[in-house]
Amino acid sequence: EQLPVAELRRRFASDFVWGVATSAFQIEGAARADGKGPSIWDDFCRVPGAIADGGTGDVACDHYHRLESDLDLIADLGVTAYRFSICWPRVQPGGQGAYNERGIEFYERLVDGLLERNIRPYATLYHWDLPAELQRLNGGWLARDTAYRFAEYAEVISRRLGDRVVSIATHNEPWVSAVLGYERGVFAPGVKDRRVAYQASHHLLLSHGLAMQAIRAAGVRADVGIVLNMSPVRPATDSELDAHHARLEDGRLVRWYTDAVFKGQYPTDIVEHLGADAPVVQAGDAGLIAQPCDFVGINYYHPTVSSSSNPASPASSGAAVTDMGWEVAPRSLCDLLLRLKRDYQLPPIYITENGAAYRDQLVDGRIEDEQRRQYIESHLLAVAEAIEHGVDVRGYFVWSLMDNFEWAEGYRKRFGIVHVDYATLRRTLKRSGLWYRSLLKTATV
Ligand code: GBH
Repeated sequence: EQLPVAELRRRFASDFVWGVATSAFQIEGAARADGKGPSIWDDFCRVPGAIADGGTGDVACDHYHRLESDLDLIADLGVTAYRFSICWPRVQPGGQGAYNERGIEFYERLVDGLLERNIRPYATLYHWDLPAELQRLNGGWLARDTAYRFAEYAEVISRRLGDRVVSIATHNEPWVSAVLGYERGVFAPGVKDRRVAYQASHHLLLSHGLAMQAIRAAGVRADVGIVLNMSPVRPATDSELDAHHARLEDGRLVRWYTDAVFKGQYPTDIVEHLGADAPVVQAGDAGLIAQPCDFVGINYYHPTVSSSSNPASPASSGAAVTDMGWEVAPRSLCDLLLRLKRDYQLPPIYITENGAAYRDQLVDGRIEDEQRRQYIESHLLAVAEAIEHGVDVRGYFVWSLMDNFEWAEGYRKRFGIVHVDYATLRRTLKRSGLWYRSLLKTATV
């Protein structure tokens, strides 16, 4: 059953930030337009078998060429904020050296277009699309030098956009970049080597710290922080062995990042567990990584269930799952937020991503996605509960504004509250989008 939108809305402060989120590679297309350089995802899409449906980012949602109408679409939802990412090789094709003015101008048009429509721009500097040239030259995030290249790019963007965007996140989900990119090899750059993944993660975190410094030095007005993917990890059974696996998985997935950024040290149990695979860390790195953030973004989708046979399953058996096979567990989001409050002194929190893939049904020209609507509603209730318990959550962004390129799954999985017909690229608001709009447009008081 559906809660009256006014009732749900009343559980949030009047200045709560309501948004939708996207990322550059997943929606922009225009892979070679206006001087853009290739990214590691452009290359990865060409590896046979890497993408389930053989899709690429060449066209995606063609957002790059449909900016004005997409801005109107975003405004029509009634959101107060829009989270997007900047494609590094679009603004600096080789990842070092010359910048591409036409690429930067695209993001200026995006930001100005949002501001004209009274929507606050939340920018992310890195949502996985590293300039391919940096991969080719020195192995991408395996090279310490890439962290310094990233900080320079961060500074240039900050000088150009830092007075107009309200928020700059350095990275989106460094766990994904390091583990899926360098350990499991299911994401770009497709490296499968446990021994190097933590070195990559260290360089990603170091780049966050160096970028924080560079962005602050640029004198931005925006809040600056990082976006982390999180999942509360629970043991599959009450056996001591499963509890052990759950502790380790929590360490790899959550504490590795939160301890580094907010406590200034890697968790010692994980460093010990890694042994010879622990990253090489230079003196001073820990302090660099742990600079004060103005906010932390949390992306939450599903809980993680740990056992000796599967240390990181996205669902317990028999649970309701989305089209990704991820367990629907709103309570876990509340638990996660309460746990973070207990264990860390965090800056204000934004839920920078939350949402679900489902197969939408077309009924009389309307797109029915009641499951997605329910997913969003139940997770908002979980956020409200956490806030009522004193967690400082300032905003919520639905993933995603529209169906888009879902990485290794290609275009087969749909996360949008707006449907995209890939044959015509027509956008149509789904039932969940209509509902989100009614929630956002509900008069409060
Ligand atoms: C986000 O990451 C991304 O930021 C966004 O680009 C993407 O489109 C969106 O999610 C939807 O996928 O290996 O089966 O155990 C998601 C973070 C963390 C979710 C790891 C899946 C592991 C699932 N992901 N989690 S599994």
